Amino acid sequence: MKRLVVISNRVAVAKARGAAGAQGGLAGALNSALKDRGGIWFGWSGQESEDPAGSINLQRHEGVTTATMDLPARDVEEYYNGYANSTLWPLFHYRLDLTEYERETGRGYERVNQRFADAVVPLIEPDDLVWVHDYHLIPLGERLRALGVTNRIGFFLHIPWPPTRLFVSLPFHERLVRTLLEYDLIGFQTDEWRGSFLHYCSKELSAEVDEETGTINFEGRSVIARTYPIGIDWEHFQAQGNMGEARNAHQRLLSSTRDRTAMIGVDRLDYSKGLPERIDGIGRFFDQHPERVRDLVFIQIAPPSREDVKSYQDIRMLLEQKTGQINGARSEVDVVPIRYVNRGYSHAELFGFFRGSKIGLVTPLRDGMNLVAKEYVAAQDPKDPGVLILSRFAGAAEQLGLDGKGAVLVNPYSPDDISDAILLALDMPLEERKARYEAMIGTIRDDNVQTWTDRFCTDLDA
Ligand code: ADQ
Repeated sequence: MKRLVVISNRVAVAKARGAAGAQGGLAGALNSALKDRGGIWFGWSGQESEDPAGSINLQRHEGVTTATMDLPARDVEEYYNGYANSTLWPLFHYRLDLTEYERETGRGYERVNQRFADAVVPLIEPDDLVWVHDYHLIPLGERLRALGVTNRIGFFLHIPWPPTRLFVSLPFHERLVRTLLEYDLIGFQTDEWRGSFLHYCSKELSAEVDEETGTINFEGRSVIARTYPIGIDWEHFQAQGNMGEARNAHQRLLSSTRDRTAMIGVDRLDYSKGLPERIDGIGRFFDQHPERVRDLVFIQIAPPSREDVKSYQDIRMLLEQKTGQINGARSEVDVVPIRYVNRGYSHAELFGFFRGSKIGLVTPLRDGMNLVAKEYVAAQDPKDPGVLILSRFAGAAEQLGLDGKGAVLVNPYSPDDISDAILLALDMPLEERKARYEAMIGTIRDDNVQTWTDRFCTDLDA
């Protein structure tokens, strides 16, 4: 097996896995891959410093070598808070209304990609596979090629690829896509995102595209675009479920909800996750079925993320307001319908909370995949499983919808749709819950993060 060089915006060492959710689903996935193959994980340290030499901090932890560098404050503002999180993230999640187009932050983005390339080149050995991750680093492959790297280089996009009509609102959109075409392999979470990318290549660049194989021929180069739906670390997650911490969390949840059904949502506090819309749906449910306020308690766990970006501050305020309104209108001395918790938990605790909740409510407005949906199902008791309510706009719906026989799919923009799904889930008979669980669990167990990594690396190596 060839050694792997993983490059992503942030690096998370093994011990941090499953701690706060701030780093998203990427951390666990890459640690497993690196442990198996050996190699290096390179990225930003998360620290700011004005060190112009850009010195690299090498560390070894549980078989994984990490290499990190600091970034100057201006780079963090323009590249990370700016172009990555105020331009690409909203645009790729179809939120033109929140997308900022600033030439200055675009330059910062390019500058930091160059910095990454300069710093990582000395760490790459001739036979290594190089695997670049996510929207922060789209131009990196091109920069590496310019510095003479001839290794196989792959790129995986963890978030959606937007439809061409939205994407062309990005100034210099063509430049960005041309840099992507310098990779050997480009991975997407779903066929839908991959389809949008291929559409752009053929329509805007007049590239020769083979939809079937994903081959793109452009200016003498040949690139492959394929779908690799990311999965959870199944074995690690099940092991978490056997820990005392998980059992305690399970018990705490059951004893605090007693004879009411617990419904749970776990998300980074991000506008793509559809949190205010979800609360509207729950409000609609209580409006339509006031007699059921005593049957249901909704628990939303949402640790803050990207707090330096204004749209994230706004979403937090809105969510607190909406939660407060419903609790104000519907609470009794002994009943509070919504519990809103603004912090992260370990994966063991989340396992326990998921297991104690008979409904999982995962309703992003748009999501590359969504690992929480898979974790919720993975934590269920096969003899008495809960019901997953899932947004049709999450990448995970492509795998878990199973033609109406898996997750209960909803339109997250429609409060009525969410309300209907909650009613259906609350009253769903055991046999149907089991059948839906059985339909979903195979792909969640087998299409896990190890198979995801293997598939990507094997294809990259081919
Ligand atoms: P995220 O947007 O971060 O990831 P997601 O896939 O749901 O979304 O992964 C979140 C991870 O963080 C899960 O493992 C979850 O358990 C954890 N997490 C969330 N809230 C938590 C909390 N309160 N406490 C502790 N842990 C918490 C991005 C894309 C997704 C894509 C992943 C992986 O946006 O679409 O699925 O990358 O590719």
